[in-house]
Amino acid sequence: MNRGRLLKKQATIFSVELEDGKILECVARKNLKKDGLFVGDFVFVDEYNSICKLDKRKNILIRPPVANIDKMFIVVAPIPKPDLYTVDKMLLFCAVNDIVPVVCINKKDLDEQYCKKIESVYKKIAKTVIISTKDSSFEKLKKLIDGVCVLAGQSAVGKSSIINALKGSEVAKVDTFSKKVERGKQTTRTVELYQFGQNRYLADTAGFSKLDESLLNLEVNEVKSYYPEFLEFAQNCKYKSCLHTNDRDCAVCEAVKNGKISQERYQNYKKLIEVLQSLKKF
Ligand SMILES: Nc1nc2c(ncn2[C@@H]2O[C@H](COP(=O)(O)OP(=O)(O)OP(=O)(O)O)[C@@H](O)[C@H]2O)c(=O)[nH]1
Ligand SMILES: [Mg+2]
Ligand SMILES: [Zn+2]
Repeated sequence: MNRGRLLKKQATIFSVELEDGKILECVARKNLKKDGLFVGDFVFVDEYNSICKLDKRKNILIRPPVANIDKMFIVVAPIPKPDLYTVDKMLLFCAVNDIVPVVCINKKDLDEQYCKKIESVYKKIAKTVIISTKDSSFEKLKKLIDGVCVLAGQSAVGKSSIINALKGSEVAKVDTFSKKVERGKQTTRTVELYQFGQNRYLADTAGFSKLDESLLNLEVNEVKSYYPEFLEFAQNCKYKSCLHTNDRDCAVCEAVKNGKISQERYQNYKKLIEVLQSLKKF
């Protein structure tokens, strides 16, 4: 039996990279649910090129379906208008699941000032990089590919374009923004790990506009600890268990008022707390 990494899944055919670098086209044994195998998974392949066993996973993302993720490039752009609530949830998802987040701000050719504004919010929280697929600045991203990496983010931010730019050819399908709106769905629908050297993979994924709060597996009172910018102020809150959602005697609320914490991050934090509280009621 050979162990390998699942790189691609197309109908019933799976591409598996063995530990010696050889790539096999495999099918899955009947006892393994086809839908239960994700790209990024480590699997065991028998002498008939059948996948017979799934190895233990470090983490899993359901939408898009990728397993054992090491790094997530959270892609945003001036157009389409960024949904920073989802960006924050993605950052939380990374923190909880042992994934290194990188906020990748694309399309700097459209509005560099705006890209810098987004960067100023996120550079305190994660590594950030400003790029464009229209000039050579996308090369900055290549150096950051390490282990299994995924490009995540809203539809039309340029994830497939980034893959194509990095690969230097049209490996992933790209549609114009207006075409996407017309079709009312994403261009990218399959998941594949593209290789960028030994143990360096990047997955293009279909854009997803929301990340279910329930997937975060977080208790209401745990969330605040994932906001590093709250820390220095939280120490001065009157109550130790302060959720920082109520003005009275809250040093974090005070810091928001004084512009020391991003308004938008804070409002989205409050929104998340509310959603998690309402989930608990059911
Ligand atoms: N101006 C500009 N346009 C870009 C840039 N990168 C991508 N685009 C354009 O943005 C549009 C959407 O790009 P895609 O790569 O298909 O976006 P996507 O994130 O893969 O979208 P989904 O597959 O639907 O999730 C295309 O028209 C691209 O040409 C960039 O750096 N600058
Ligand atoms: Mg795409
Ligand atoms: Zn507080």
